[in-house]
Amino acid sequence: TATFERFMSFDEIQAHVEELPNLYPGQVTVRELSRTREDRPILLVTIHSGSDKKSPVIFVDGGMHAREWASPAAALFLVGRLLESPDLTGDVEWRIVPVLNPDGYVYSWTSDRMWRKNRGVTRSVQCTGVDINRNFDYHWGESGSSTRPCSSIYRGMSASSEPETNALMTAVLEERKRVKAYVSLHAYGQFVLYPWGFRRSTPKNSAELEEVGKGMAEAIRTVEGKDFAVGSSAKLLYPASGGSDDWALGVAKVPLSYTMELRDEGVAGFVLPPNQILPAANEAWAAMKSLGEYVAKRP
Ligand code: 0X9
Ligand code: ZN
Repeated sequence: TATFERFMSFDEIQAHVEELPNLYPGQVTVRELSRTREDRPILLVTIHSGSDKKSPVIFVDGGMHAREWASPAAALFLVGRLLESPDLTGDVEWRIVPVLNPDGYVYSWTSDRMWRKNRGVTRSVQCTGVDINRNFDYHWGESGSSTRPCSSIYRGMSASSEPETNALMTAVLEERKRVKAYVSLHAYGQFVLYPWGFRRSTPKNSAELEEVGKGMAEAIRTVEGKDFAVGSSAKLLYPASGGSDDWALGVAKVPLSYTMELRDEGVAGFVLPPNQILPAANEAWAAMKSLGEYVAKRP
């Protein structure tokens, strides 16, 4: 069983996820997308909709950045809520990767709490790890990413060089036509961000992205009154290329593509106190419900 009173280790998360099909037979499927450099599984949780194979898909990932511990917790909480209230999810199929970067997550528990990247080898002997959110193959290697393996925003030797990047790409592309929304859960800063990240212009469907994003922020406000700013990530945050959200919209053509920066605003930052895990997760859940309702009705 999952707990949100403290952060769960990767082993606990894996054990919990692998139990789900026994606990909710027929409702959920768990599949290994790939294995990491340190041979850990990247697990995909599919929560089936009430109806047929044609239902729209919402794809969510957590734990892309190792130190952002609120993110896998929120992803796991989302899985739990969806399974406990299937009527709320209606005709949407949810595909969720709770921990996209297990090696990094474990490293942030055992060796360096502030680790961000994966644990992939680089051309440098001293420095390990690629920033998965600089490794995606859409305007890869442009703004806000580094060529230096020792940088925390190292983009990798080439686009999609990393197993985590490929796992996500494969999982989205295999349901490409059905995936209507993609959300990458990160921390911190309290933002609902949409493309583009690589440059300060916005995509053709930015009006819809803005409107749906504002709906998500409004839903978050009903939880504990927290304000999440909504906007394009290059303008609101900083330009950074090779992000999964840009790839999802630009390459996979997923119309509604977001990065959410969960709690807080920077007081605790990455080291969120355990008593804020549940509020942070509830905010993510509120935003996902709002998105789900929109996607279910979208023509
Ligand atoms: O810089 C990032 O990768 C994200 N922020 S974080 O503090 N969690 O590292 C923001 C990514 C926004 N999207 C793109 N730049 N494409
Ligand atoms: Zn992040």
